[in-house]
Amino acid sequence: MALLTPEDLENINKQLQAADSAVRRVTGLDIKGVCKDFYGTTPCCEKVGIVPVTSGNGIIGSFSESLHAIAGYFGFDSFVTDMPDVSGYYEAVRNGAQIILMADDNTFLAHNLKNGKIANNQPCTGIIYAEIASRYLKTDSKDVLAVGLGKVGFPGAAHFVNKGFRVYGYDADRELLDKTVSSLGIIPFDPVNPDNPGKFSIIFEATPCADTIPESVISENCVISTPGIPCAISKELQRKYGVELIMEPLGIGTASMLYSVL
Ligand code: NAI
Ligand code: PYL
Ligand code: MG
Repeated sequence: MALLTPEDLENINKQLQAADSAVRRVTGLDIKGVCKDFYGTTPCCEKVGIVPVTSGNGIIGSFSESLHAIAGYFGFDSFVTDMPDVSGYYEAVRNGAQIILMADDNTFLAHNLKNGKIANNQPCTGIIYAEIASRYLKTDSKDVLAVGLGKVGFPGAAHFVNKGFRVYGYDADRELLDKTVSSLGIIPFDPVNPDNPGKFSIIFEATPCADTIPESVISENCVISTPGIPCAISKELQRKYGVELIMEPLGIGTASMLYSVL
């Protein structure tokens, strides 16, 4: 998994506010509103315990603090444990946490200890970014371009398919693309070398690469919903086409996880 850096998480509150405004322009609801509506849940005083994890590449400076800020932003009462790892988990439970948030290099989970529900960040992120884009108020188009079909991208593309969208998909990994085409019934479409060029008003991107969305596929005022870091599109193209960009490094996916385990 591509790991976040402390630089990605700088000014997380400001990033969340900007993302909230973009989500409101696209869907008419804020992030919380989309999560409530999609999962049919509302927080009710659940205490969230955030446990730093030292395994693998270790603690990411400001990761736990960012989760604390994100939980607070969405109305959850949370605390970061003093101890990491198993001792931190023990501390979180002893101090009354109902939901545990913790991540190693492969898995970022939310576990509700009261109802047993557990969530993984990758599908929760893919699904909520797809859900937001699927609600784009300014288009009736049912065509979506999905670029990057990995652990975040696949569940996002599947979500569009389940909602009745016609999904054009691409992944740089040919084998993965072929598998996804047959399992989801999506249409293969290489945005850089398309067989039949086309423009999209809804684009979903989940790759760890920059500039994966070329100018040729972008339509005026399209929405690009992209959890992938770094950004899928240049600032210049964003401005030129009035792109509505949904992109934020951690909070939207975390909100999706929290609401999914309530
Ligand atoms: P992954 O490695 O499972 O999937 C990435 C996919 O992108 C791979 O299948 C790869 O072949 C494909 N890819 C790479 N370059 C490409 C290109 N130029 N064009 C088309 N496909 C390309 O990774 P995962 O876990 O799905 O994460 C994807 C991105 O999302 C990463 O940057 C990760 O850091 C980010 N992420 C962001 C979150 C957020 O809240 N914003 C949450 C979780 C992940
Ligand atoms: C959850 C993010 C989204 C993108 N990449 C994922 C990532 O960076 N995962 C690693 C998280 C490690 C956290 C570290 C800590 O500070 O507790 N173990
Ligand atoms: Mg996110």
